[in-house]
Amino acid sequence: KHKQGLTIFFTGLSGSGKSTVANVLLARFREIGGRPVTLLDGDIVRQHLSSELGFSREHRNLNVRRIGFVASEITKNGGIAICAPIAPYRHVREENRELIEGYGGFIEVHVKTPLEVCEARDRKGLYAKARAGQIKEFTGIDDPYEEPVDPEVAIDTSDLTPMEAAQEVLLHLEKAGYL
Ligand code: GGZ
Repeated sequence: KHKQGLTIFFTGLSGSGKSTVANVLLARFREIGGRPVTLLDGDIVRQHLSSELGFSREHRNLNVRRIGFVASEITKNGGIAICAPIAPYRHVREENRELIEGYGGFIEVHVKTPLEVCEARDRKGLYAKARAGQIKEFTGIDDPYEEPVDPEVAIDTSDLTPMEAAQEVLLHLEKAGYL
């Protein structure tokens, strides 16, 4: 199992800390070495792979399926894929799990930082715009987020440093025999 490919699939609200924690994890994997590692971050994927898509349920699901497909190819070839979209719909996350578990490990990480905290951070000012009605279909405001039922890891970044949060994921990987 310590040689198998794997996908670490972050899911959570905008501003929950997915990208930050994913980047710390990326750096750690590079230090550890052994397996090539790729980060498929939400906004990067939307620039390069899903630039024609919006935020309807259909478009989000299509976006998340594309990420799952790329991650499955990386996993199949023994690499580590770190994915960090919002991925608000449970059904498609489970679809990705089914696909990827056929090739290697699938670790769902729910970044469950409460909406209040994400909104108070409002790093990009998007929550303010969503509240003002300038952005429609904003996750957590006027669009749904279906919480994972039984994720491998759940972290709330309200009271953790990015390093501590990444450590939770590494701890799980060690216990599960991936490292
Ligand atoms: C949610 C939106 C929206 C709407 C733009 N709803 O914090 P960010 O800015 O950088 O990350 C969010 C990103 C969400 O794209 P994903 O590809 O991760 O979403 S999904 O998995 O649902 O396909 C946010 C920004 O895009 N953004 N409009 N309406 N987030």
